Amino acid sequence: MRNLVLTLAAVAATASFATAKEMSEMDVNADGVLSVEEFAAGHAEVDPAVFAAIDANEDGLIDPAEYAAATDEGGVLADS
Ligand SMILES: [Ca+2]
Ligand SMILES: [Ca+2]
Repeated sequence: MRNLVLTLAAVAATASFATAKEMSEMDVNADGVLSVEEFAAGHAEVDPAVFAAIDANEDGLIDPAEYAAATDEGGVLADS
């Protein structure tokens, strides 16, 4: 039981320190933008509401400029 607890703690620590992924890693259909589905698959730990915060022009897709803004210092996906 103790080993299980330690394992779960390690997994949680890894998740909380995960850095933002490259867009190309998540862009499954390689169209250069991220759909809600692609974003959710790449950022399972991030609340889906964050997608709307990143999608500045509200076209339902995250383009490279929007993603860059989100991962820059002070952005919603910035590493703390
Ligand atoms: Ca895509
Ligand atoms: Ca957009």
